[in-house]
Amino acid sequence: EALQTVVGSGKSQYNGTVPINTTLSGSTYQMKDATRGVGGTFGGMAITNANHAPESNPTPGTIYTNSTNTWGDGLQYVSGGSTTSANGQTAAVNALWGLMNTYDTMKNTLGWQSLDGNNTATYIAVHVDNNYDNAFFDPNCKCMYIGDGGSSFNNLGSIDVIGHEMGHGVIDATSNLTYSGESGGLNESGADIAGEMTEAYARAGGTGSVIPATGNDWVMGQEISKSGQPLRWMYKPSKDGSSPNAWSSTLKNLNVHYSSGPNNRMFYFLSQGSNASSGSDYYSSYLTKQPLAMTGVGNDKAYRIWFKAVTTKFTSSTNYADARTKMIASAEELYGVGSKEATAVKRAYAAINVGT
Ligand code: ASN
Ligand code: ZN
Repeated sequence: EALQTVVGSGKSQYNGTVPINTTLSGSTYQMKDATRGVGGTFGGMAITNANHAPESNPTPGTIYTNSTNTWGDGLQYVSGGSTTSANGQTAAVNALWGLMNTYDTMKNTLGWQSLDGNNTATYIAVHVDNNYDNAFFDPNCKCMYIGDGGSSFNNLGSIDVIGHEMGHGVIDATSNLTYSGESGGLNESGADIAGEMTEAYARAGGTGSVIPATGNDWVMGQEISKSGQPLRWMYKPSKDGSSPNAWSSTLKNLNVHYSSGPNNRMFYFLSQGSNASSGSDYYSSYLTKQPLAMTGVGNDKAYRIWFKAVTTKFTSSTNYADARTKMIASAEELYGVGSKEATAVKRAYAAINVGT
């Protein structure tokens, strides 16, 4: 049977009605985008229904199919309901929209295709476990699992969370930063950076070769939160009550979702600058040169510098000091020795107590 790529309509939970690439096989529509990524387990970027397979032993289940090319109802999945009904399909719409946007962000701005850079297709399985308040990249399948949410979150398929998990996939395929100690914090931060840059690109319409200077919210998981509080604050990580704002010798002992904080703040400063006049959340007292401020280089350059470093220079054991050295090298290669971009990298790391 000939397969044909067609554009369907999905009711997403966080982004309204969105156009999604699906595949027509005979008279059945499959939730598979064969224009982004080739090969892989399903022959294209696929969204599957894990149908409550346990998080401890996850299985993807099968690709979502439908008799029409209209998917989902935009509403939160009701626990105990049907994972195949329009209600259940919404999780799949969220996942595919996040995947399409993450893929396009990396391909259109950085020229990086899929998770491995070789355009190998991956998949996202939704409805993993029950009332599951998490989402994760699985290094075994090089795929992702997304929960429906429980006490803390609604469905975890917001653009920044999907971008985060795909960010883990890129790191897994490249530097493979060990997921503990300082390298684990850098791995987590790299995933948050991918999530926020995807958010900036998607919110501006998802086209063009440049990440917009503004538009992302610099917090992770705002949309999925039931409390109204995000999961993490990149511009001031300590707002979560657990993450430090700056590097110290004990940082390596923290959970990776907290030791990520200083590098997240570094990236915020690198992009947006540290500005004392904007209030205490937006400057670093470690920047002792007047006026406790540095100039940012914008999202696009900041992401190019980070992405080059994390995919081609970092190793599995890179720590914060090594990251600084390699980020400077990355900025110098991209923008020149002595460039304002290289200087901004030094200032951004100085702002989190790494180097001067
Ligand atoms: N949501 C978590 C993360 O991606 C799950 C995990 O893999 N630790 O960081
Ligand atoms: Zn993560």
